[in-house]
Amino acid sequence: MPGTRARIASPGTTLSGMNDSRAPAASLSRVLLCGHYRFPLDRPLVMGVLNVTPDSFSDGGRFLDPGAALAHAQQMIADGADLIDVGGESTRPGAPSTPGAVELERVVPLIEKLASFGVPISADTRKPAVMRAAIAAGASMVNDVQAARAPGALESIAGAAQPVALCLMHMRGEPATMQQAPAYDDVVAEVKAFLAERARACEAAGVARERIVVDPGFGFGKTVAHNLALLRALPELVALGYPVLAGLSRKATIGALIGQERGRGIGDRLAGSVAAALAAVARGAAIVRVHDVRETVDALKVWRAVQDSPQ
Ligand code: 7PJ
Repeated sequence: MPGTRARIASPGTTLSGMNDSRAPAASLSRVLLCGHYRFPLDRPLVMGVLNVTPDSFSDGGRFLDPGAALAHAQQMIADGADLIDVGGESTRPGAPSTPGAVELERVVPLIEKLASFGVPISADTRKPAVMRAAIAAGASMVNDVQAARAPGALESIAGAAQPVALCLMHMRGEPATMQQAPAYDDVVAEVKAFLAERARACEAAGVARERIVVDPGFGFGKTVAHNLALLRALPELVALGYPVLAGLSRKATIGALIGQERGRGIGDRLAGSVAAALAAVARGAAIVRVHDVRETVDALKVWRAVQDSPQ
Protein backbone atom coordinates (compact mmCIF):
# COMPACT_ATOMS: atom_id res chain seq x y z
CA MET A 1 0.00 0.00 0.00
CA PRO A 2 1.39 3.41 -0.83
CA GLY A 3 2.76 5.40 2.07
CA THR A 4 0.51 8.06 3.45
CA ARG A 5 2.52 11.07 2.45
CA ALA A 6 3.73 9.72 -0.87
CA ARG A 7 0.45 10.97 -2.28
CA ILE A 8 1.01 14.55 -1.28
CA ALA A 9 1.54 16.01 -4.65
CA SER A 10 3.41 19.13 -5.54
CA PRO A 11 2.23 21.83 -7.91
CA GLY A 12 1.29 20.59 -11.33
CA THR A 13 0.90 16.93 -10.43
CA THR A 14 -1.98 15.21 -12.16
CA LEU A 15 -4.70 13.08 -10.69
CA SER A 16 -2.95 9.79 -11.29
CA GLY A 17 -4.08 7.04 -8.99
CA MET A 18 -7.76 7.90 -9.17
CA ASN A 19 -9.84 4.80 -9.05
CA ASP A 20 -12.23 5.35 -11.93
CA SER A 21 -14.69 2.72 -10.84
CA ARG A 22 -15.37 4.74 -7.71
CA ALA A 23 -15.02 8.18 -9.26
CA PRO A 24 -17.98 10.33 -8.27
CA ALA A 25 -20.02 12.66 -10.44
CA ALA A 26 -18.03 15.32 -12.26
CA SER A 27 -19.48 18.09 -10.12
CA LEU A 28 -17.77 16.75 -7.00
CA SER A 29 -14.40 18.30 -6.33
CA ARG A 30 -11.83 15.51 -6.52
CA VAL A 31 -8.85 17.61 -5.70
CA LEU A 32 -8.05 19.88 -2.80
CA LEU A 33 -5.69 22.79 -3.33
CA CYS A 34 -4.09 23.72 -0.07
CA GLY A 35 -1.55 26.51 -0.35
CA HIS A 36 0.93 25.11 -2.87
CA TYR A 37 -0.02 21.54 -2.00
CA ARG A 38 -2.41 19.55 -4.11
CA PHE A 39 -4.24 16.53 -2.73
CA PRO A 40 -5.94 14.13 -5.12
CA LEU A 41 -8.88 13.04 -3.00
CA ASP A 42 -8.55 9.37 -3.80
CA ARG A 43 -8.15 8.42 -0.15
CA PRO A 44 -9.22 10.00 3.13
CA LEU A 45 -6.81 12.53 4.59
CA VAL A 46 -5.88 12.77 8.24
CA MET A 47 -5.58 16.17 9.89
CA GLY A 48 -3.69 16.08 13.19
CA VAL A 49 -4.84 18.48 15.91
CA LEU A 50 -2.26 20.70 17.59
CA ASN A 51 -3.85 22.88 20.24
CA VAL A 52 -1.62 25.54 21.77
CA THR A 53 -4.08 26.65 24.42
CA PRO A 54 -4.14 26.32 28.20
CA ASP A 55 -7.76 25.16 28.18
CA SER A 56 -8.68 22.97 25.19
CA PHE A 57 -10.86 20.14 26.37
CA SER A 58 -8.61 17.19 25.63
CA ASP A 59 -5.06 18.46 25.36
CA GLY A 60 -5.20 21.92 26.92
CA GLY A 61 -1.84 23.07 28.24
CA ARG A 62 0.17 20.13 26.89
CA PHE A 63 1.64 21.95 23.91
CA LEU A 64 1.92 25.54 25.13
CA ASP A 65 5.69 25.03 25.30
CA PRO A 66 6.95 25.61 21.70
CA GLY A 67 9.39 22.70 21.88
CA ALA A 68 6.63 20.32 22.96
CA ALA A 69 4.34 21.61 20.21
CA LEU A 70 6.98 21.12 17.50
CA ALA A 71 7.83 17.65 18.77
CA HIS A 72 4.17 16.67 18.78
CA ALA A 73 3.69 17.97 15.24
CA GLN A 74 6.74 16.03 14.11
CA GLN A 75 5.40 12.87 15.71
CA MET A 76 1.98 13.30 14.06
CA ILE A 77 3.66 13.77 10.67
CA ALA A 78 5.80 10.67 11.24
CA ASP A 79 2.59 8.83 12.15
CA GLY A 80 1.05 9.78 8.81
CA ALA A 81 -0.77 13.09 9.31
CA ASP A 82 -1.48 14.76 5.96
CA LEU A 83 -2.13 18.17 7.51
CA ILE A 84 -1.61 19.78 10.90
CA ASP A 85 -4.30 22.04 12.35
CA VAL A 86 -2.89 24.64 14.74
CA GLY A 87 -5.32 26.31 17.12
CA GLY A 88 -4.65 29.05 19.65
CA GLU A 89 -8.20 29.57 20.89
CA SER A 90 -10.21 26.92 22.68
CA THR A 91 -13.68 26.55 21.20
CA ARG A 92 -14.78 23.85 23.63
CA PRO A 93 -18.30 24.32 24.98
CA GLY A 94 -18.34 27.06 27.60
CA ALA A 95 -14.94 28.47 26.62
CA PRO A 96 -14.52 32.25 26.81
CA SER A 97 -13.11 33.88 23.67
CA THR A 98 -9.36 34.47 23.49
CA PRO A 99 -7.98 37.98 22.85
CA GLY A 100 -6.51 38.31 19.35
CA ALA A 101 -3.08 39.34 20.60
CA VAL A 102 -2.83 36.22 22.75
CA GLU A 103 -3.92 33.97 19.89
CA LEU A 104 -1.41 35.59 17.53
CA GLU A 105 1.40 35.11 19.99
CA ARG A 106 0.53 31.44 20.41
CA VAL A 107 0.18 30.42 16.78
CA VAL A 108 2.24 32.67 14.49
CA PRO A 109 5.77 31.73 15.63
CA LEU A 110 4.72 28.09 15.65
CA ILE A 111 3.27 28.21 12.12
CA GLU A 112 6.46 29.88 10.88
CA LYS A 113 8.43 26.87 12.08
CA LEU A 114 5.90 24.23 11.04
CA ALA A 115 5.59 25.64 7.52
CA SER A 116 8.84 23.90 6.56
CA PHE A 117 7.83 20.48 7.92
CA GLY A 118 6.57 19.24 4.55
CA VAL A 119 2.83 19.07 5.18
CA PRO A 120 0.28 21.87 4.87
CA ILE A 121 -0.43 23.77 8.06
CA SER A 122 -3.99 24.80 8.83
CA ALA A 123 -4.78 27.72 11.13
CA ASP A 124 -7.85 27.05 13.29
CA THR A 125 -9.09 30.59 13.89
CA ARG A 126 -12.16 32.81 13.58
CA LYS A 127 -10.25 36.10 13.60
CA PRO A 128 -9.33 37.89 10.36
CA ALA A 129 -6.15 39.37 11.88
CA VAL A 130 -4.99 35.92 12.95
CA MET A 131 -5.88 34.51 9.51
CA ARG A 132 -3.77 37.15 7.77
CA ALA A 133 -0.81 36.65 10.08
CA ALA A 134 -1.07 32.86 9.83
CA ILE A 135 -1.11 32.99 6.03
CA ALA A 136 1.88 35.34 6.02
CA ALA A 137 3.64 32.88 8.36
CA GLY A 138 3.09 30.07 5.84
CA ALA A 139 -0.27 28.50 6.66
CA SER A 140 -1.83 26.69 3.69
CA MET A 141 -5.35 26.50 5.07
CA VAL A 142 -7.71 28.46 7.27
CA ASN A 143 -10.03 26.35 9.39
CA ASP A 144 -12.81 28.62 10.58
CA VAL A 145 -15.40 27.25 13.01
CA GLN A 146 -17.44 30.34 12.16
CA ALA A 147 -17.35 29.68 8.40
CA ALA A 148 -15.79 33.07 7.53
CA ARG A 149 -18.71 35.02 8.96
CA ALA A 150 -16.61 37.48 10.99
CA PRO A 151 -16.45 40.87 9.27
CA GLY A 152 -13.31 40.87 7.12
CA ALA A 153 -12.69 37.12 7.30
CA LEU A 154 -13.66 36.34 3.74
CA GLU A 155 -11.67 39.28 2.38
CA SER A 156 -8.63 38.19 4.39
CA ILE A 157 -8.75 34.75 2.79
CA ALA A 158 -9.85 35.58 -0.75
CA GLY A 159 -7.43 38.51 -0.92
CA ALA A 160 -4.40 36.69 0.48
CA ALA A 161 -1.21 36.91 -1.56
CA GLN A 162 -0.83 33.13 -1.09
CA PRO A 163 -4.08 31.33 -2.00
CA VAL A 164 -5.09 29.00 0.83
CA ALA A 165 -7.73 26.35 1.41
CA LEU A 166 -10.67 27.24 3.62
CA CYS A 167 -12.68 24.94 5.85
CA LEU A 168 -16.20 26.23 6.49
CA MET A 169 -17.67 24.75 9.65
CA HIS A 170 -21.24 24.92 10.88
CA MET A 171 -21.69 26.18 14.43
CA ARG A 172 -25.00 27.10 16.04
CA GLY A 173 -24.41 29.99 18.46
CA GLU A 174 -21.17 30.76 20.27
CA PRO A 175 -18.85 28.36 22.13
CA ALA A 176 -19.76 29.97 25.46
CA THR A 177 -23.44 29.03 25.14
CA MET A 178 -23.81 26.69 22.15
CA GLN A 179 -24.55 23.52 24.15
CA GLN A 180 -27.43 25.10 26.05
CA ALA A 181 -30.41 23.24 24.55
CA PRO A 182 -29.51 23.35 20.85
CA ALA A 183 -32.62 22.80 18.72
CA TYR A 184 -33.32 22.31 15.01
CA ASP A 185 -36.40 21.47 12.97
CA ASP A 186 -34.25 19.37 10.64
CA VAL A 187 -30.60 19.39 11.61
CA VAL A 188 -29.34 17.82 8.37
CA ALA A 189 -31.30 20.16 6.09
CA GLU A 190 -30.33 23.24 8.12
CA VAL A 191 -26.63 22.39 8.26
CA LYS A 192 -26.61 21.54 4.57
CA ALA A 193 -28.31 24.80 3.60
CA PHE A 194 -25.92 26.79 5.78
CA LEU A 195 -22.82 25.15 4.28
CA ALA A 196 -24.14 25.59 0.74
CA GLU A 197 -24.76 29.29 1.38
CA ARG A 198 -21.33 29.84 2.93
CA ALA A 199 -19.56 27.97 0.14
CA ARG A 200 -21.41 30.04 -2.47
CA ALA A 201 -20.46 33.25 -0.65
CA CYS A 202 -16.82 32.19 -0.60
CA GLU A 203 -16.81 31.36 -4.29
CA ALA A 204 -18.49 34.68 -5.03
CA ALA A 205 -15.74 36.40 -3.04
CA GLY A 206 -13.11 34.71 -5.17
CA VAL A 207 -12.12 31.57 -3.28
CA ALA A 208 -11.61 28.79 -5.83
CA ARG A 209 -13.97 25.85 -5.57
CA GLU A 210 -11.02 23.45 -5.24
CA ARG A 211 -9.96 25.27 -2.09
CA ILE A 212 -13.23 24.95 -0.18
CA VAL A 213 -13.94 22.28 2.45
CA VAL A 214 -17.20 21.97 4.40
CA ASP A 215 -17.75 20.55 7.87
CA PRO A 216 -20.97 19.88 9.83
CA GLY A 217 -19.26 20.92 13.06
CA PHE A 218 -19.92 17.93 15.29
CA GLY A 219 -20.56 19.10 18.85
CA PHE A 220 -20.89 22.79 17.97
CA GLY A 221 -24.42 23.53 19.13
CA LYS A 222 -25.56 19.92 18.70
CA THR A 223 -26.83 17.13 20.90
CA VAL A 224 -25.68 13.52 20.60
CA ALA A 225 -28.78 12.83 18.49
CA HIS A 226 -27.97 15.77 16.18
CA ASN A 227 -24.39 14.55 15.77
CA LEU A 228 -25.54 11.02 14.95
CA ALA A 229 -28.10 12.29 12.45
CA LEU A 230 -25.41 14.37 10.72
CA LEU A 231 -22.93 11.51 10.67
CA ARG A 232 -25.47 9.14 9.24
CA ALA A 233 -26.50 11.69 6.60
CA LEU A 234 -22.94 12.69 5.69
CA PRO A 235 -23.44 11.58 2.05
CA GLU A 236 -25.99 14.40 1.74
CA LEU A 237 -23.28 16.90 2.65
CA VAL A 238 -20.79 15.17 0.33
CA ALA A 239 -23.35 15.73 -2.44
CA LEU A 240 -22.84 19.49 -2.09
CA GLY A 241 -19.69 18.87 -4.13
CA TYR A 242 -17.03 19.98 -1.67
CA PRO A 243 -14.70 17.76 0.34
CA VAL A 244 -16.23 17.13 3.78
CA LEU A 245 -14.16 17.31 6.95
CA ALA A 246 -15.37 15.41 10.00
CA GLY A 247 -14.14 16.20 13.51
CA LEU A 248 -15.43 13.79 16.12
CA SER A 249 -12.18 12.97 17.87
CA ARG A 250 -12.53 12.71 21.66
CA LYS A 251 -15.70 14.79 21.66
CA ALA A 252 -18.41 14.55 24.31
CA THR A 253 -20.64 12.57 21.95
CA ILE A 254 -18.04 9.80 21.90
CA GLY A 255 -18.01 9.88 25.70
CA ALA A 256 -21.79 9.70 25.80
CA LEU A 257 -21.90 6.76 23.39
CA ILE A 258 -19.29 4.70 25.24
CA GLY A 259 -20.78 5.35 28.65
CA GLN A 260 -18.84 8.20 30.16
CA GLU A 261 -20.90 7.91 33.31
CA ARG A 262 -18.77 4.96 34.33
CA GLY A 263 -16.10 7.45 35.24
CA ARG A 264 -14.06 7.19 32.06
CA GLY A 265 -11.98 10.21 31.10
CA ILE A 266 -11.35 11.92 27.78
CA GLY A 267 -8.15 9.90 27.28
CA ASP A 268 -10.39 6.85 27.20
CA ARG A 269 -12.16 7.90 24.00
CA LEU A 270 -9.55 6.56 21.58
CA ALA A 271 -11.37 3.47 20.29
CA GLY A 272 -14.66 5.33 20.07
CA SER A 273 -12.98 8.16 18.17
CA VAL A 274 -11.38 5.78 15.68
CA ALA A 275 -14.75 4.10 15.13
CA ALA A 276 -16.33 7.49 14.49
CA ALA A 277 -13.58 8.41 11.99
CA LEU A 278 -14.20 5.16 10.11
CA ALA A 279 -17.94 5.76 10.11
CA ALA A 280 -17.28 9.22 8.64
CA VAL A 281 -14.97 8.08 5.85
CA ALA A 282 -17.32 5.20 5.03
CA ARG A 283 -19.94 7.89 4.39
CA GLY A 284 -17.66 9.94 2.19
CA ALA A 285 -15.66 12.22 4.51
CA ALA A 286 -12.53 13.40 2.70
CA ILE A 287 -10.67 14.57 5.82
CA VAL A 288 -10.85 13.44 9.42
CA ARG A 289 -9.59 15.81 12.11
CA VAL A 290 -8.10 13.73 14.90
CA HIS A 291 -5.92 13.84 18.00
CA ASP A 292 -4.75 10.23 17.70
CA VAL A 293 -3.08 10.19 14.31
CA ARG A 294 -1.21 6.89 14.48
CA GLU A 295 -4.23 4.83 15.47
CA THR A 296 -6.51 6.56 12.95
CA VAL A 297 -4.01 6.07 10.12
CA ASP A 298 -3.74 2.36 10.99
CA ALA A 299 -7.51 1.96 11.01
CA LEU A 300 -7.84 3.77 7.68
CA LYS A 301 -5.18 1.56 6.10
CA VAL A 302 -7.20 -1.51 7.03
CA TRP A 303 -10.42 0.08 5.82
CA ARG A 304 -8.85 1.07 2.50
CA ALA A 305 -7.37 -2.37 1.96
CA VAL A 306 -10.87 -3.79 2.21
CA GLN A 307 -12.27 -1.08 -0.09
CA ASP A 308 -9.56 -1.58 -2.69
CA SER A 309 -9.44 -5.37 -2.65
CA PRO A 310 -10.56 -7.08 -5.87
CA GLN A 311 -14.15 -8.33 -5.91
C1 7PJ B 1 -13.49 21.13 15.06
C2 7PJ B 1 -12.66 22.15 14.65
C3 7PJ B 1 -14.24 20.41 14.08
C4 7PJ B 1 -13.24 21.85 12.45
C5 7PJ B 1 -12.58 21.98 16.80
C6 7PJ B 1 -11.43 19.92 19.21
C7 7PJ B 1 -12.52 20.93 19.38
N1 7PJ B 1 -12.53 22.53 13.36
N2 7PJ B 1 -12.10 22.70 15.76
N3 7PJ B 1 -14.07 20.82 12.79
N4 7PJ B 1 -13.40 21.01 16.41
N5 7PJ B 1 -13.15 22.19 11.16
O1 7PJ B 1 -10.25 20.25 19.37
O2 7PJ B 1 -11.74 18.77 18.91
O3 7PJ B 1 -15.03 19.48 14.35
S1 7PJ B 1 -12.15 22.38 18.43
